[in-house]
Amino acid sequence: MNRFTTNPTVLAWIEDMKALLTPDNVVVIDGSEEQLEALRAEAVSTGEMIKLNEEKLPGCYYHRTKPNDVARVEDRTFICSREKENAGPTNNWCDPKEMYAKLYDIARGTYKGRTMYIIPFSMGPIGSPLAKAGIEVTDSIYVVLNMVIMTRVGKEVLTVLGDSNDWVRGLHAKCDVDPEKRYICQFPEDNTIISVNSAYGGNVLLGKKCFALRIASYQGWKEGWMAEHMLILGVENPEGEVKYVAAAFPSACGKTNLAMMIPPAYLREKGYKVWTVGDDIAWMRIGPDGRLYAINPENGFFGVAPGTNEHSNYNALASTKKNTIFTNVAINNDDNTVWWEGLDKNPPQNATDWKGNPWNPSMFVKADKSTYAAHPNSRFTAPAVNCPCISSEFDKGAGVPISAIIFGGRRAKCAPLVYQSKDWKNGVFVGSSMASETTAAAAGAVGVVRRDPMAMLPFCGYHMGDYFQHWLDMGEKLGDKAPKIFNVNWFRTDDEGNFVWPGFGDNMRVLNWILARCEGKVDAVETPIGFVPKAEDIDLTDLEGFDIETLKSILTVDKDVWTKEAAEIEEHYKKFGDKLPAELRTQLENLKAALA
Ligand code: GTP
Ligand code: SPV
Ligand code: MN
Repeated sequence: MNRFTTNPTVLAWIEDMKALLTPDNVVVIDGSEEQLEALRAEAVSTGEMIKLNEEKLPGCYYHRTKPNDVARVEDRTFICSREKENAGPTNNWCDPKEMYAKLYDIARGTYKGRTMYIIPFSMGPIGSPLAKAGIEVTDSIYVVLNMVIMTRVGKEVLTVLGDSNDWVRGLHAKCDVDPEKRYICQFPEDNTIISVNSAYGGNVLLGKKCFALRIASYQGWKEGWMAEHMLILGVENPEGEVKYVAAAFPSACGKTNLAMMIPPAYLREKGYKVWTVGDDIAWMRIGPDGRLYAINPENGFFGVAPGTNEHSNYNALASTKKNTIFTNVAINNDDNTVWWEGLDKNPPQNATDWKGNPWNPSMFVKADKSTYAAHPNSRFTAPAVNCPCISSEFDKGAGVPISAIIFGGRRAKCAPLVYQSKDWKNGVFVGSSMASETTAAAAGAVGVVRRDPMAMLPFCGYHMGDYFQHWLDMGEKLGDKAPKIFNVNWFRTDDEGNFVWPGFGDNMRVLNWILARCEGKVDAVETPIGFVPKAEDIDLTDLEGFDIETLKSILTVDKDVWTKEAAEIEEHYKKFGDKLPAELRTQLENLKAALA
């Protein structure tokens, strides 16, 4: 066991973890198929996972979490910087000394009778100059098997790491999955994450939100790069040129869908294609030519299952057809496959729901989510290589040059379908003030409007005032090579509460306008909030039942609504006190003046 690496910092930390957790066995995950196959068999034998229909879903497994453990828990997530000030007003904070003591008390001895799995992983293609290494220890095979899909796992990570101390320590202990003792803690100054009493995705796959966003955002601030809650996609035009965009939407607001979107038929026939680089997280650095380059640090998709179907997201569904782990969806007992609301119009007659109870369609009441077969935040963990539209750049590690950054969220009435910010600084204002109606991706009320700057509210590992300044500084460095910044809203509703814009593949019509703006090929209307399309410039070809008047109804910028919005932004900004960059206050004053 001791010979899996010679790195003294790794060996010392593993010894500390062993002494703390007292496992009966220690297993280093080397990434080999034999080892993984043995772990899958073990998880099936203990009931931790269920093997699905090998013919219909080869290599696929099913897992149920405890009903009290189905989403991220923001109220139990802490940024433990040495100074409280550095966690800022949007994060829970605790003194690191105190928190280490508390967490060690909770975790102490909890691996007794169990195995400690050591997972060496890389965020980003191994060896890429933009990649970073981590080691997670866990007592859950489910976590191991998910990490193997979501990150690059194996011995090579340690070979590339050598004797460096630049790696992130991640301790996960399932303990009793007790929600009262559940903590998800980041120690940015120590490159350390500790997660106890959960076994749900974003809380325990420590490479994802804990490392690739909370720790990495802090590292990016210190080292001059950016870690963002963004999808990355490439749009290929009929001439074969590919332009890349990155988009930040809050959890469950459409990143995976946009990242894998299929353009409408008339555009496909012309030769337009969309390539997926990433669906959740982007690490971005200024490249040798001065442009902003992005990599996807992940290796798989941890996607929302409900609503995913052949029409809404063909590529995501295709990605789940092999070697995928399904969590908290329903099982169709007739053929041992999976089902969720919105998969198709044939709910299984003989199913087991996500809680493990018998289920059939007669039990379903649309207005009552507790009658659903799948949990609204049920997920699939699918290897990126399964995705039919995965970009050829995905695995290269050099990153892709970003032409446009897009912010967005769920706003029933406020933001128009799309608008362009006036410049980078104004774009930072747009991102810093964005808001969205909350979803099932985090525990708590759903449908409440909350400010979620750059979709990073639950994921920024330091003071958000400093984070805004970092964005402004990056813009200074990028100068005229900075990506253009846009905002989209697929979720405007009519008087009956129905979404007006068809969304999904039809979002391509909006992307084309965005790219045309980046290339200076199309005009726009200047409004107090930025540049809005002329309705005739959004191509509505073949869009049945949707006319230009309907389009105009979602391109409006209502002065009363926005005056109220400006007042709410002012309120939101108060939180940041002295750390709110003066530039953003100026931007807000400009907006108010333009609306007056
Ligand atoms: P996380 O994985 O939590 O970060 O979520 P995400 O941002 O990747 O969201 P995802 O693409 O999984 O979409 C979440 C929900 O939004 C699904 O129920 C989709 O059906 C719905 N959705 C996505 N795109 C659109 C759209 O263009 N229009 C509408 N109306 N709904 C959409
Ligand atoms: C999100 O909530 O933004 C997710 C899922 O992508 S989780 O891994 O739980 O963070
Ligand atoms: Mn996400």
